[in-house]
Amino acid sequence: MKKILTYGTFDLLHFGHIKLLERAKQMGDYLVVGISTDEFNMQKSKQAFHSFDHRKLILETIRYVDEVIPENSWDQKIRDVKEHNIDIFVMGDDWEGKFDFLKEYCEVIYLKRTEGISTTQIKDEIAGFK
Ligand code: C2G
Repeated sequence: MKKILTYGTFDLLHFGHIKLLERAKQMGDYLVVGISTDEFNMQKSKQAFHSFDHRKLILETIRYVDEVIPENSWDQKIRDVKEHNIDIFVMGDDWEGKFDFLKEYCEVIYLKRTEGISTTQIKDEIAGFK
């Protein structure tokens, strides 16, 4: 069984997230997603609209996602790759090169980011509706 791993906040889920998860799953048989905790989001200077529990609940309903684990820190990836026997680590290419240190443990693939959508854009456009 080929196992895939990716991480993210996945707030205000949109088609860019879904297309990433779909392509990641297509690379193997089992997709593990590390979802950023609210505390870790603060380290990423991100304030998610939905809480960790709600973002996790939503992610677990997606047909491409087989397992969701918490992402608490920048430095858990090597351990996660080992503990989950990961074959391929996948991230959007806005992270190109940032996780190449994982190449020692698994394949690392950066997928093209979906243009024209982002959680920030959604927030800004909704704010503009007032
Ligand atoms: N993504 C995408 N296209 C978009 C928006 C996001 O392909 N239009 C991808 C991102 O590249 C990322 C994933 O969807 O691979 C999740 O995006 P975010 O929730 O914004 O995740 P991020 O805050 O980048 O967290 O340790 C890694 C971090 O936790 C990544």
